[in-house]
Amino acid sequence: MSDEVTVERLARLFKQTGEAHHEAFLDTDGEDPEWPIWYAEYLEDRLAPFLAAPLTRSRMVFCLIGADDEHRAADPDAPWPEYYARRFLECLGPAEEPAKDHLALYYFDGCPFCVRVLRAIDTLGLDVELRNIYEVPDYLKELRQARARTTVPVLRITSADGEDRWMPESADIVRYLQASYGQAAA
Ligand SMILES: N[C@@H](CCC(=O)N[C@@H](CS)C(=O)NCC(=O)O)C(=O)O
Repeated sequence: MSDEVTVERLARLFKQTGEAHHEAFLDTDGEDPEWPIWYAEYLEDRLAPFLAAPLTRSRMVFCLIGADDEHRAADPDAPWPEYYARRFLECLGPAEEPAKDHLALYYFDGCPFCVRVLRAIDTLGLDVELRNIYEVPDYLKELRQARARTTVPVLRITSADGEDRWMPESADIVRYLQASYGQAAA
């Protein structure tokens, strides 16, 4: 989700929250000195899709009060839901990136199937560790141990928890890289 789409969706959520709050406090025409607490309760589950990790109500109250104070002081004429959305995202800090896989390509110079994969890596601008099996004997050993053969190219995909997947076949590797890291995947 791009930043602007997130801001837009969050702004919609704040607008909806404001309307629900007004509805709940019709008697006082929306006046409620404890509004940040009411908002935090209302938002608790609804905010989950925007967050990398659960947020405590007290942290939400803190961010809401900050957003309100700044809106009044800096730009009271700006539409408040969008202002809150931007301020709120700043207050939460950047969403945690999911842990990335480590990619290593077993290859050797002069192998045409390897060139096909190397070109895709270059085009996609990927950070892939290159393991030349004829330059480093350990790489050849690792490959043989894992696959019982030494045909290359082979992409080794190691997840954050250390689990390995060995992917042979240049066409499959290119397809995988494009699908996982190409523009369409962004
Ligand atoms: N179909 C495979 C062919 C791979 C292939 O033939 N690799 C050659 C080098 S270009 C190789 O490793 N040959 C030695 C071997 O199989 O042990 C692919 O597209 O990746």
